[in-house]
Amino acid sequence: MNEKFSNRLKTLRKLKGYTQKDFSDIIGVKQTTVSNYEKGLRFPDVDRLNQIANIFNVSVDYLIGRNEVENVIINTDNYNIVNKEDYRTVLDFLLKGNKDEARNLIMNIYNSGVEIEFIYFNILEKILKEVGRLWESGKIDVWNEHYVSENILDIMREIKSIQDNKKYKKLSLISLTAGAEQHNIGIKMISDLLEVEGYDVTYLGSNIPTMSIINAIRNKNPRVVAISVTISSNIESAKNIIKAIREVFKEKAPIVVVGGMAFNNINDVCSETEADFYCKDIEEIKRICNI
Ligand code: B12
Repeated sequence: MNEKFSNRLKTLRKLKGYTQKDFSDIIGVKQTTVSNYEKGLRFPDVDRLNQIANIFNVSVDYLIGRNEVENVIINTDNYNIVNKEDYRTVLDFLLKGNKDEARNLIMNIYNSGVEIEFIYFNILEKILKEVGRLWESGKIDVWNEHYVSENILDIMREIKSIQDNKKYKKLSLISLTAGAEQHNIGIKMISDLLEVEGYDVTYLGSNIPTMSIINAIRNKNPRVVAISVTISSNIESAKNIIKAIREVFKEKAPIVVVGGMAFNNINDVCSETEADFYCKDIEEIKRICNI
């Protein structure tokens, strides 16, 4: 049986906001037939496949899993409702240790045409923020937090590896977290999305000695260096990195952008850190990159 067909049918139906009963009425079969399609117990004939593909505005090839990416037109209202549930479902899977189910649900959503940016910010980021709340209120342990964030990183890497990047922007950028800052998922999301937009991104992650950052800048000659800080005590490390960049490269120094939760309550981030710009999100850093 075609497992991709079963999964795609289920995801597309949910994205449209149809119950199995609604959908069976639309295509003129019994509800058990739709249920059997989704369980992989039955497979529709060619006419029925065409009919289903037309309803979801996808090709038959996509429906049966012969190609991976398809533009799916999704009703925005249903889309938001479905994704609200999906983020909770993925989190529940992860908290129960069902990483494969969590991964499959996200990959189904992605494969049905939902933008990588939506998945990152409206599903994965939401899960992480909820994990933070659960940890703070003592409902989950630190290992749960680690398990969820590691699996989210795996899912991000998987999506990133199959995502097509645009190729036309020349600007290069190095991204990293400051000092001992281990919270690197936010800056990884930003880096991935800039790469998808066509920027030449070198993402370095966490715990990079300042001298090594200087070496990376010498080697890659980036126009922008983006530094992320989440915990306030790491702002000092960001300041030291920026100071070193300015001392070494002087007027040839790359543009330095800082961002991250640590700056939420600071009034004048640029005076505090000596960065050129403070950006809160992907849109703000894209504007800087386009200057
Ligand atoms: C996952 C997580 C971890 C993971 C991190 C894994 C990883 N590889 O990143 C692990 C388990 C390692 C961890 C460890 C710790 N954590 Co923690 N962690 C979190 C959690 C749950 C989610 C963080 C996250 O990934 N958010 C999702 C991302 C996408 O959001 P984001 O980081 O804000 O990034 C977005 C924007 O800020 C922005 N952005 C970020 N950087 C930049 C940079 C630029 C240039 C731009 C343009 C934009 C930008 O864009 C991003 C996308 O929208 C938060 C809870 C929360 N509410 O955030 C706590 C939280 C951040 N952790 C906290 C703490 C205290 C810790 C620990 C000290 C203790 C602990 N819980 O184990 C250690 C410290 C580790 C260290 N030395 O850094 C506190 C921080 C409190 C504070 N403000 O000081 C929080 C808020 C939890 C809490 N409620 O108390 N943590």
